[in-house]
Amino acid sequence: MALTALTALLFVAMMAAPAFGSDYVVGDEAGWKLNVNYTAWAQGKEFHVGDRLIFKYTQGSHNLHRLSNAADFQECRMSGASPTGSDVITLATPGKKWYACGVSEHCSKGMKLAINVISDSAPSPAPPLVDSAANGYSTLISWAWAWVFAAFALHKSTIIA
Ligand SMILES: *[C@@H]1O[C@H](CO)[C@@H](O)[C@H](O)[C@H]1NC(C)=O
Ligand SMILES: [Cu+2]
Repeated sequence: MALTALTALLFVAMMAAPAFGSDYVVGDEAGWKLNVNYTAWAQGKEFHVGDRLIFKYTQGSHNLHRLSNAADFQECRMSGASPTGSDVITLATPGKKWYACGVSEHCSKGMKLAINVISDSAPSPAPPLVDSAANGYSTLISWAWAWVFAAFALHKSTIIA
């Protein structure tokens, strides 16, 4: 029946929605290295939950750490930093994020990046699937929305008929 098809279509569209997060190659063509102003790079960009940061660099020459606060970032204190384990970072939560290279004095030479991640808290039909724990809940929400839309569509077609 058409309604079932519509519901299925809406469901598929909503589940696919998180794929529309933007990818940012940090430093653009320059990548992740020395002598790039990452403050300037980040300026004017809006980072949202679900977007991805892609760090491109020569393994062995550089690395990537996430710092835990603004003071550590300012002072390039790597003690409170943890290796990210991946060079593709999915921005899973809103708020400030700090990244730096942990190789010798690279951080104090400016190889560091601070960004602010904005949450899309508007009543979006598809909350980004950021971690597996949230998946069950998100699926539930998606289904709920699908049924709301389906019910609305049915109601509308009833009026037209
Ligand atoms: C990097 O860019 C920012 C913003 O444009 C600027 O304020 C800062 O002075 C620059 N830093 C360096 C080391 O050039
Ligand atoms: Cu480095």
